[in-house]
Amino acid sequence: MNTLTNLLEPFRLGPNLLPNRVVMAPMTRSRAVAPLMLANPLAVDYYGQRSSAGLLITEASQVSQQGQGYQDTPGIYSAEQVAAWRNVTERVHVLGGRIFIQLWHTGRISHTSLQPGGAPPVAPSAIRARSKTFIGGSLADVSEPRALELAEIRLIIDQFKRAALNAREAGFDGVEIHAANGYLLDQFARDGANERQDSYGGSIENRARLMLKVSEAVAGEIGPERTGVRISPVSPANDMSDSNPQSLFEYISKRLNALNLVYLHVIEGVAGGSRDVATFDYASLRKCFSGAYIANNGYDLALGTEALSKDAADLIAFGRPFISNPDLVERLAQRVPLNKWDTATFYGGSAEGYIDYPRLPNRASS
Ligand code: 8OZ
Repeated sequence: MNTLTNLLEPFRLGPNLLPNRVVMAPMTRSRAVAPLMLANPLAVDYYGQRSSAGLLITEASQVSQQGQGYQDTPGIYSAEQVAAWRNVTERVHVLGGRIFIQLWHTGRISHTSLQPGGAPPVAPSAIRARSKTFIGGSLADVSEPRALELAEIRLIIDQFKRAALNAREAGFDGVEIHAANGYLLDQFARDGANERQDSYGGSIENRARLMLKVSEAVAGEIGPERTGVRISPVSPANDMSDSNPQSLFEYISKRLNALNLVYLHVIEGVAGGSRDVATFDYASLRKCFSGAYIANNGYDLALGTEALSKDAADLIAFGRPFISNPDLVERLAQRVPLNKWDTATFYGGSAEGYIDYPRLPNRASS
């Protein structure tokens, strides 16, 4: 046995005892089965193969058809979708793992061709993002959105609530609310995308309101000990910006703390890119939240070990390394090289680049 890393220490996350600090980050893989937007049957193997993670977080899953922004992403709003996801949670549990589902509404990052009746996507304000989505097999500009009416906002909170109940019925151990990366809840929060004049726009309190109401509603249904939130305070992806992210996200973190949520999952820097994009004090953010802090973005064995030993995080979420290393935990433990990922098979397709990355040979005597 090689030297142990603190990534292999157990951690209590609400009712779930995680055997290690290694989290599989949520990652869109665009293999859901249309037209019902069911989790692909191969997702049973995909998540099952990765079940030695302390915690698995699924790819983002829309809470309604309106919440879909890309082709071939799974939903969690219909009975058929619940049944498809149940196959995944059962496999992960049989193999001894724990799995949360990430709930999203993409808001303005969508296209009329994905929307009910070909309608415009919805957003806090009618500001089109300079961003692309993936539809009909290719990249396309996102559509011009329309601003949500006040009365419609309650329906979106209900969609998240319903999705959380569905997640429980599908056997998930909890849910992660996707409030990062420029999707609906982040669009409300950051002032580059929100020009509302009502109780959901203007001040930090108002802009944070939707995210907080959704969090409160979800936690009220399935318990705060099974509810986490993901944020990306300074990531510019999907045309996002904010005039004062430190104040905004510290306020949000304090309020999420008051709701007793089980974790705060923070993308540090540009999602999937540089960690050093802007000055942001993550240690100060962390002080606002007493639940678990999951750090994400560009972590490897050395950086993850260092973050845990400095008490800068409780858990470390790994994204792309988990695509190409189903046994990432074992590889980190044994300090052996990781498989390289193939970006060509990240989105869409079938088994290739999904469930065929090699595991280490089993060294235990059989
Ligand atoms: C890559 C492609 C499509 C969606 C995110 C859910 O950025 C995503 C996503 C990533 O959070």
